[in-house]
Parts: sequence; structure tokens; C-alpha cells
Amino acid sequence: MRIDVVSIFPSFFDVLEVSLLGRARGKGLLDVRVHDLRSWAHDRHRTVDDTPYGGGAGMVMKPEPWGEALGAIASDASTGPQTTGPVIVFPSPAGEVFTQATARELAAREHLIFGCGRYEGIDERVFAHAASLGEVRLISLGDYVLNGGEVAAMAMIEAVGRLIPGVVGNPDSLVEESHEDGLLEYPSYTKPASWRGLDVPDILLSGNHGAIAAWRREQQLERTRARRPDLLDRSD
Ligand code: JCQ
Repeated sequence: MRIDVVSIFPSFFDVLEVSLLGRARGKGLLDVRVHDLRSWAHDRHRTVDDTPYGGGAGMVMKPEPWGEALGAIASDASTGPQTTGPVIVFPSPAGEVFTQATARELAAREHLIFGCGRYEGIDERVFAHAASLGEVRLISLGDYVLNGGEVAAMAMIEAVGRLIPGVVGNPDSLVEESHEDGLLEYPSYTKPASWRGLDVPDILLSGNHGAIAAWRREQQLERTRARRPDLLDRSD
């Protein structure tokens, strides 16, 4: 999978070099390229923002650098032959909420472009123009405001990247996690069986695999009801 990121803070993405995704890049499973939006700003100060038409607080990202950046990346020959156009993701508090289902949809695509906005946002015409280059999605990490799209893009790249076949060593660990079946995960324990007066539940030491599976399912349902009842309304 190819992922391009456009940001005025490309160094935010240095952490993608390490850990699981760093290894995936090393193995050639994931090709992430981070671009500085200012490379497409041509005035002497490499300006990417300006005051909003109609007045109001803060600054808005100018359309021209975005148009050039997205055009150059969408038509980049090094992306290789693509059977489908890119998905262009703009992290935004005004977008659809990102879930594990969104991660699965994005992981099935060949090419993702993340456009990271800053200031009060990006000139609205950029989204209309981007729609001529690929499938545009405004996606929110949740109902809170960040200073820019970078941290949200990073979270989405990690959630998507680990779904690419071969990135996570044991694929069983992908299906057993929270949210894959619409429920929270059951509690986990390891040795010692007794620690500071706290004991591992007897059932897990019983060797009765049927009873353990039933107990775990019960724990998943109980926790989901207590902590995230909204998930139960949506799951079967
Ligand atoms: C993403 N949840 C919160 C902030 C404008 C595209 O325009 C903007 C982007 C941001 C950064 O994203 C978030 C966010 N998910 O704040 C303002």
C-alpha cells in the first residue's frame, strides 16, 4: 500500500520509522512518503495561509499550494500502476467518525493521501478540487479539536497499516481484539497466578477450554454493557 502525507510539519511523521509500521516499511509492505506543503508555496516566505473572506478569527490555508501538492502526488508515476484512484483523507473535526470499519475500508485501497490541515482549516474549494483527483473523505478521530490534522492522520495510518496482510505477525491477534466483533475485549492475565493479593480467576486455570470461551464472552458482554452500551445497540 502507498500512503502520501501532506503537512507543514513533516517531521511529526518521523515516528513512522519505528515499531511495527517501521518494520512494515522495511519489508516493502507499506510505502509512506511525507511531503512538506511549503514545497508547493512559491513566494519568498512560502506562505500557506491567509485571512478569511468575510472576517473572523484565525487564518485559512490557501488553495493554491494544496492544489499543486495533491495534483503532483495523484499523478506521481512512482506510485506505480493503480487499478483505482486514491482516497484523499482530510482529518477534520467536522468529518465522519473514524472506526475500525473505516480502517478496514481504507486498508483495502492501494493508495491513500492524507491532507493535514492547520489553522482554522483549509479553503473549502480544495475539497471540491480534490474530488476530481480521487475519493475525498473528511474523517474525524472523535469529538474534540486538535491543533492540526497530523496527530489524527498518524492514528489513522497506524490503525490502517496494521490491517495490511503481513504487518502484524500473528493474524489471530487481529480478530481477537476490541472492536473487531463490535465488543470490547475480555480481561487478560499472565503469571504469576497470585500477585499482591490479587488472584487470576480460577476458570482460566481450569484447563476447560469450553468454559473459558463462555466466560470470556460473558466478560466481553458485561464490560461492553458497563463501559460502552452504545456499541451493543449496533452489534449483533
Ligand atoms: C480530527 N478529530 C479532531 C483542525 C481544521 C481540515 O481542517 C482542520 C483540521 C483540524 C485537525 O483535525 C482535528 C480532528 N479528528 O482537529 C482544524
